[in-house]
Amino acid sequence: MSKDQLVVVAGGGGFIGGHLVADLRRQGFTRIRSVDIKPFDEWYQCFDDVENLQLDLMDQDNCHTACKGAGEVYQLAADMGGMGFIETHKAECMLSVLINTHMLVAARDAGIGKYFYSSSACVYNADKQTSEDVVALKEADAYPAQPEDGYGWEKLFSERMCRHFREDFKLHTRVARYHNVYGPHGTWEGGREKAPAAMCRKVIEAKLSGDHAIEIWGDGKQTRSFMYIDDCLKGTQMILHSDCLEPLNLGSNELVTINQLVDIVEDIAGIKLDRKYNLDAPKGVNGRNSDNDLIQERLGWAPSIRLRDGMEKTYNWIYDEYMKKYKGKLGPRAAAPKGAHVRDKELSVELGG
Ligand code: GKE
Repeated sequence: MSKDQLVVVAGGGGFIGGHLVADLRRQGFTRIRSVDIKPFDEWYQCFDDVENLQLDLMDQDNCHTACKGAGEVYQLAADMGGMGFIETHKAECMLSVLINTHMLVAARDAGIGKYFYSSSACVYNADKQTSEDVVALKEADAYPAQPEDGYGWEKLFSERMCRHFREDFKLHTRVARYHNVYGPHGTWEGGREKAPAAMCRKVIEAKLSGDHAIEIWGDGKQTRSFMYIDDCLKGTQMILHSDCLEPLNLGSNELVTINQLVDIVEDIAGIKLDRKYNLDAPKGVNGRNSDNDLIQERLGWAPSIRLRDGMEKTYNWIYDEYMKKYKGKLGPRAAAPKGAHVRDKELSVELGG
């Protein structure tokens, strides 16, 4: 792919899309089109030297506009979020099928060279995710089909559309199944946030408020793997340029309980909190992990960024965002120096507490 061919990132105003645009710029791509339904001031990352379009990609004409003249398209646009969103907005998540359908038609009609689609681990059969001590999911575990209600079914259906657009229309489609991607410049409050960002926010709130308690959804024993954004960006681009026709897992295989995730955030924040478990909150599956044998075999690479390392960067970014947004509304304890993730006792000494 020459660096002056047009690359389109649908969903470029979002978390992963914003990072992908930034990464393509860093690599020297000179013609990037970033498309998102959100107003520009809500984009996580927006660059003046990129063609930014605010378009609703559920509309077919807008998809044709988005794809016009493109060499490659990354289709990341979706109405989605963490369990707090997808468990209570099943119909809205399924409407993303309009985006996926219209984008594939537009890509075919525009004769684009390569088309990437971000699927999800939510396509996997729920019966294979009933134990915290989960066997890591292989790509074949999507069948017999029993994906996450709403969101997972749409993702699985759209995967198959990608396959048939390749078989019938010779569109070069490639699919990755993302496993819970996290990092800075993503959603950390408001209900769509996923567990890594949610835990960072809750620990920060507890630390700054002095109310040293944290609510955890479920019993904290449920397990997940969490993939840092830099691994996601590398894997996404490798998969698009690979000859791997079938969907590939793109996720970390570092399995942790949610309690262990909280341990990591507490250690970063230098605080220990009282844990309150909300068993009525959205929990999703009991266990999910990515089996990375196939991606390792096909690409000679797999995600490897350690959770502790990624969470430190994520925590620090969310802390700074939190202070920017709420500093005026916090008590004296919060007047810590910018980016000061000092341990609790140092913080109180700093502030004469
Ligand atoms: N979001 C959130 N917020 N999750 C929490 C919280 C909290 O405050 N406290 C505990 N959890 C638990 C959830 O109950 C769930 O068991 C686990 O953390 C992970 O929740 P999540 O990050 O919201 O989403 P899931 O991994 O269950 O599912 C997500 O998987 C992705 C693909 O791996 C989906 O929501 C999609 O974002 C996506 O398909």
